[in-house]
Amino acid sequence: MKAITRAISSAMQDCELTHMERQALDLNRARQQHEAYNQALRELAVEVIELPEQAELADSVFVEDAALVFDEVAVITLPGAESRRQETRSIAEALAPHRQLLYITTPAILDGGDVLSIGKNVYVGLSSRSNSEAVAQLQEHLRPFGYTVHGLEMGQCLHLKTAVTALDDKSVLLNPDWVDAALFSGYDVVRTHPEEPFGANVVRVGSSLLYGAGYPNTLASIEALGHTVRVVDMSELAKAEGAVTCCSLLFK
Ligand code: CIR
Repeated sequence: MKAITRAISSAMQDCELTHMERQALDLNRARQQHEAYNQALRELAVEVIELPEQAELADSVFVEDAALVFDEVAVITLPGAESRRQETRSIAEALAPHRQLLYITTPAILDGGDVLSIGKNVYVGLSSRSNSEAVAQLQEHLRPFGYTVHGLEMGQCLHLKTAVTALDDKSVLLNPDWVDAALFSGYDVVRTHPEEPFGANVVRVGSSLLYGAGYPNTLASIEALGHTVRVVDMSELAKAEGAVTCCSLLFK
């Protein structure tokens, strides 16, 4: 398995914020956490392709938003935030050796953080960053490969994957305040602990899970189901409204 990640921008303090107050960000600490994240991926047998810093693009560490990578093809997004649109060019260059590239184009907007793929189902959160035109374009792009794309209404959080991610092909981890659990009635649903609203974001890395520190009750529920979970501290990146999924593009 491979992962594209990108070094933290020295302008990260100027990141986009939607549901969070701006807090002082310790760049050194953020960089240490990001390095530990890369290291955790390597220890899970992932080949990490680390792209150089793009200093002028404050949010560029969050590579997940710039592309979607499927087994057959990659889709370059059109990020919903104007300030993030320049991020896609270098991600397209990095993905070009690995996949045929398709593009989301205006009037569609799409952040990769709003896209949850489970098998051949692709769920797209209709957030402030992603719209129904993107759902239609994505369906056109992916139809030849047998995927079905579903647009989902969601609550007051940044991205769909803030609210729900997959633990495996049959089960999801979700915060029922931010996404209607009934939309995932075909899956076993594990709920975040009520005191851990941001605990729904987990990355599948092979048969392991990579998870942020700070959600001990939800972690215990996941582990009780038999999952192997590797925990990383993302607390400084969380001040920029980022979490574990956002910092990598994982593909075979
Ligand atoms: C933003 O608002 O775009 C960034 N500050 C955070 C993006 C986090 N990305 C993600 O969850 N996929």
